[in-house]
Amino acid sequence: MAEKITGPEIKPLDMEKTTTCEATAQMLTKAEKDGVETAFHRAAAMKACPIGADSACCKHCSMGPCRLVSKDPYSKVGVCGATIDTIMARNFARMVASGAAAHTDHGMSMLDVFREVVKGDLKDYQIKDTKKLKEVAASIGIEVEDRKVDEIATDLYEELERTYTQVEGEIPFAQRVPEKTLETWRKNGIVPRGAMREIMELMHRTHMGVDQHYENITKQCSRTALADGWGGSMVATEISDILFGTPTPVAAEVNMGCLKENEGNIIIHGHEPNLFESMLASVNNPDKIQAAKDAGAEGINLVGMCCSGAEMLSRHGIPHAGNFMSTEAILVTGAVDAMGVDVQCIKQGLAKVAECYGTHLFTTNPRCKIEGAEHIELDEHHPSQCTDAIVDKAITRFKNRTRPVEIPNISNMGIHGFSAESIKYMLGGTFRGSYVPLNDNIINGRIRGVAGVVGCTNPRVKHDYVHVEMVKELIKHDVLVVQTGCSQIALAKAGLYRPEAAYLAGHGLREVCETVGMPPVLGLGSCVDNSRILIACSEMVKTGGLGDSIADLPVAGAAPEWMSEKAISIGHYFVASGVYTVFGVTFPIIENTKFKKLLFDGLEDDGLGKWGFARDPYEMAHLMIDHIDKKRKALGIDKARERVLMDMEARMAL
Ligand code: SF4
Ligand code: MSK
Repeated sequence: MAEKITGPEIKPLDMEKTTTCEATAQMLTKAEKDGVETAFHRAAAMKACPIGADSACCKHCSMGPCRLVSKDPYSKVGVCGATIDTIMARNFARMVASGAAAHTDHGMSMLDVFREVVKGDLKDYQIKDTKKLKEVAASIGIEVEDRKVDEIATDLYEELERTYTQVEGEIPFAQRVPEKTLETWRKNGIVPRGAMREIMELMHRTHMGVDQHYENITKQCSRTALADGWGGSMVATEISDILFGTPTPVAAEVNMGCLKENEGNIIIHGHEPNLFESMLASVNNPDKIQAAKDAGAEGINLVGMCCSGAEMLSRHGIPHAGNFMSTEAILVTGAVDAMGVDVQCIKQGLAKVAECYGTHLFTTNPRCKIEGAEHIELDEHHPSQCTDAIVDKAITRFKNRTRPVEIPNISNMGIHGFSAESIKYMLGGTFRGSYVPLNDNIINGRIRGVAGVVGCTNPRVKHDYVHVEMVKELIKHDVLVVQTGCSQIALAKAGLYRPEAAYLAGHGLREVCETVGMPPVLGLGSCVDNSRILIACSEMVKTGGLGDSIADLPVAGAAPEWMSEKAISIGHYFVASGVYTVFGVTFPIIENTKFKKLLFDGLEDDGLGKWGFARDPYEMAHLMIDHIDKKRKALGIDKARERVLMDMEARMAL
């Protein structure tokens, strides 16, 4: 048994209130017996700071920190005179800046790899998807007819570099935005230049004594968030597709049951696909497989977690062991021989849990080192030096396993690997792939609308529960759900990625799913792949019949268990793109303030989307459904839905 690592006894969690994921619950119970603490236990022991949760404090200079705690938020100001609206807007803006920086830096890394591949200096990666290369290049005006792949790729690199470095003008992917949406952005002065400039300006403006008007700060927030969604994130997704292949629907297994007791288990967790792709090559190296067999293992089992996992699940059908809140719990199985991480959403707490169970924890990216973890840097020029070393360490750990192994016997098969492209082909067929069938089904009312349900998991709410209940409520009301990241994994564990799950949908959506053979919930990959949802929205507008801008579409978004600053940036780029976006858990804002009114109403008056908030999954779902119905009415297609449902009823009666 592992030794206690926390000193005092660990107060057992009430599992009924902690998680709906049975595998995670089983491992948390084991962790308590083993004396091992996790983020769930720390969250239960440490109340969230109510002042910070309301965003009512400022520590932007040493005249403070200033806390504006009062019944009347306008009865106090900071030492410098900053009002509650300025303080909340600045705090919110810095969350957007940080989240956008994370995605754009990820995208920049992918572009670095792409540049080296195009120059011929990286041999371990290649351009796999030339069709996608041409489509992306053509979408931003690069000539593709009768040109060589490397010529197109060189031009594409040069154009996309502007996404980050350009100091004036509009980012290249602004050309993919529906015309009317782009017009609205221009009118509001929020078309992004380059991400570096937008993030830099936002950080400057939120410094003490600079921008002290919440409306002006919010404007730069929108511009920066759009530089993430239509810039950094979109480049990350598109370049990853070009290098590693665009996802197509694939059957794959999710949950902790995908660990194998008799094999060396390696988990990859984080966000950038290059580490995982190289690891895939290493575990398939015959020499490594033989080495594992020589050590008494039946093989090497590569499994993903969090968003690295969601991306590889989508692209290659690699099994996925669980989302963000299961990353410590899985180490409690004792079956993980090595965990390799790169960037984002990697809890520092992993190091202690890994130490407890003798798991090798490796950091691989120079941006992320963790005390107590071994660092083996991934150099894309020689990636196997890193990934082979991780495989070797995993094999050694397998051979010397001393801890008892307990793997929850739970796994869930489902169909993953959708993309903006595959939605087109799935509904339209290979020869007439288009968004016409989706738009038609929305117009005739079989599909009420589309909801993007995305984002993290968070120990401040019952793990997975809010995602699952909200999505069930949405599909029950004929809302087609598209997903990414940790939310996708929550629903996959709940069995909603099986086509048979269509029986949980309303009549109309069920009919569409059964005709096509698709699940009522479509997974699009990692959190950076939320850009696929933007492309899908853009396609819906361009296909016609659903208005002229993204703000006209009967769509809504949600992150019911969000926790990261990236989620705030994602939420705000959806809002700035025209989408009503509802968050759960908590919202960093005080009621009855001007800043709250701006985010939750005012932005919509400017032709953008708006924010919403609710904690209850059913309330969240109905806020979204009401919004979808409002948009249907404005489009004049609300009656169609009533008629179709009556026809269905009549047919059922017959
Ligand atoms: Fe206080 Fe103003 Fe300094 Fe913020 S910037 S800590 S509100 S004095
Ligand atoms: S990993 S940002 S917990 S989705 Fe992308 Fe999951 Fe949220 Fe991280």
